[in-house]
This record gives sequence, structure tokens and C-alpha cells, in this order.
Amino acid sequence: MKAAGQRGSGKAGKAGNEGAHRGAPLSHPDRGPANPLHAQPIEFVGSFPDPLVRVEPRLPEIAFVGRSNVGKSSLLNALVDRPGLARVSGTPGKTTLLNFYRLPGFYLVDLPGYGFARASKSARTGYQRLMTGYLRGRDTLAGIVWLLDIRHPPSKEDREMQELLSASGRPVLATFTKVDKLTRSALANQTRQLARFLGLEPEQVQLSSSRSGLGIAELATSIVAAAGERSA
Ligand SMILES: Nc1nc2c(ncn2[C@@H]2O[C@H](COP(=O)(O)OP(=O)(O)O)[C@@H](O)[C@H]2O)c(=O)[nH]1
Ligand SMILES: [Mg+2]
Repeated sequence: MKAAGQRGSGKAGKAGNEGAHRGAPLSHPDRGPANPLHAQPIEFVGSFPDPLVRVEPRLPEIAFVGRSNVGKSSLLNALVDRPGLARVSGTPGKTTLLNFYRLPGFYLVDLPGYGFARASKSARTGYQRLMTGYLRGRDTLAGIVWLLDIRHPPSKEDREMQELLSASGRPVLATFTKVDKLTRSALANQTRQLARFLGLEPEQVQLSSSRSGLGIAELATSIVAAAGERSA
């Protein structure tokens, strides 16, 4: 991560000696909030097939859901600024495991993706059971980050997930991913349209890009707040 003062003016070298700011980086007014997850240690705990698995210690969990390839693992890595932590894949995977990552006060859970085109009927049923079990039955679940690709209208599976999420009664934060792929004007149009398709106000959605970093600190801030509310 670049520090606030590194914006490429020729004065940078001099400022290094004269600047009064040592220690914690200051957030730059043009850049929005600092990311509260960057300074925290994080470790992979394990992958589990059982949606009600006991993970010790008991802490609140924030889960990431969305179709395969929407950018869940990349987003998780960007949020904690650890590029290789969760495995990023160019080809949609068919894993049906819950991947737990531990921060000091809560877990991040990378859930399996849906909408994998070639999945068999029994794989779909297994997925449905896993997700229903997790989203409805897990009492440590403090919030869900739901990812949708900004470039595509919601799929049938996105609709089904929306129903499952709303039936679960959990706090959900929708984020439209890969916004770096669109021009500024296409972005504004797509945001409006996709939000309308989902019955959301554009303000209820966080735009994000794991590549450019847009929206990452904002999402991290929301995640910390949701986890904190749960443990309070
Ligand atoms: N341009 C762009 N590509 C992304 C972004 N996030 C993920 N990707 C790419 O999308 C593909 C799937 O990402 P991954 O994180 O594995 O998705 P997952 O299946 O939902 O976990 C990979 O090729 C990533 O490099 C993003 O913000 N911008
Ligand atoms: Mg993944």
C-alpha cells in the first residue's frame, strides 16, 4: 500500500526528512477512509464441509457469497492486503468447502461460489443444502458480503441467492465487483440498472475493485462495524 504522501511530486525525498508524520500513516482526504484491516494479523484456519462446524474460539463471522469467478477470493485478499492468501482462480472452481480466515476479533469466511455451469444435479443439491444450513443455521454469522459482477444482469442463481439471503434475516452488504473493467459513464449506468434489477437503492451498494482498490477500505470499514455489532 502506498502511504498518503507518496503521490509522486518531486518533493517526496525532501518531505521524507522534514515531514512531521512518522508512525501510523495518515489517510489522504482524496482517498477516503484508511483500511482498518490492513494492520491486522490474519491466518488461514481451515476448510470445512459442515455448515455448522465448531470453530474455536467462537467469534463472529463475516461471509462472502457470490457466483463462481465473481471475485470473492480476490476481494478477501484485497481487504486484508495479502495477495496470495485466498486462492484466486481464472477457471471457476467446484469446491464445496467453507474456508475460514481468522483475524483477532472475527473470522472471514470464503464460501463456495454458485452458478458453476457444469455442476451436476447432486452437486447443486449439495450446494443448496450447505448454503441453507450455513446462512440459516449459523449463530455466529454476523453479516454477509454479497458479490455481483457489475457487468452482468443478475442470473437465476443470483435471484435464488437473494431469496436465501433475505430469508436468512442476516445483515447483507451487496457489492458490485470488477468496476475497473468499465468506463466511468458505463459504470454509472450499470450501477443504476443492476441496483434496480435487485430492488436496491444505489446507496445500498458498495462498488469495488480488487484491482484498483476502489471501495476496498469502505468495505473493510463496514465489515469491522458488522463484526463489532455482533460481538457487543
Ligand atoms: N479486472 C478485475 N478482475 C478481477 C477482480 N477481482 C477478481 N478478478 C479476476 O476474476 C477472476 C476470478 O477471481 P476469484 O477471486 O478467484 O473469484 P471467486 O471464484 O469468486 O473467488 C480472476 O481471474 C481474478 O483475477 C477485479 O476487481 N478486477
Ligand atoms: Mg474463490
